[in-house]
Amino acid sequence: MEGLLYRKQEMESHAKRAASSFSLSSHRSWQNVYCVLRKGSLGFYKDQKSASSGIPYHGEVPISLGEAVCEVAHDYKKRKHVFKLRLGDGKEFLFQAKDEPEMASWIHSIHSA
Ligand code: I3P
Repeated sequence: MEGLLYRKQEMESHAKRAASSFSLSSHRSWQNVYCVLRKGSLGFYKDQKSASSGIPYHGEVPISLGEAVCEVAHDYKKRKHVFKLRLGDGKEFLFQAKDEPEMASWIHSIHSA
């Protein structure tokens, strides 16, 4: 499965909140990323064209879904259709889909990836 999602990184590791704009790299803002789900990994690209050329978003290495937990972000109230992806290393991302079915479809596909 692949497509555009709005992404926010919440946690860099188990104990470390992602850096805000006050540090050099701002990771806490929402960004449009083109996501490509493959067996066991999720890669990020600027758009579909970059994805097909294999040029990652800001050089990001695809994340490994090995011990990932993916669920609806019930505790995040600011936006709708948001799901959470927590990785084995403690990194945590929020993703906003365009509607409820698209969100459900991503969660389902991530579970089966
Ligand atoms: C972040 C941006 C995010 C916001 C986040 C800010 O600032 O405004 O939208 O998350 O708040 O740090 P910047 O773009 O300057 O990095 P929300 O949309 O969830 O509020 P947070 O640090 O409280 O998560």
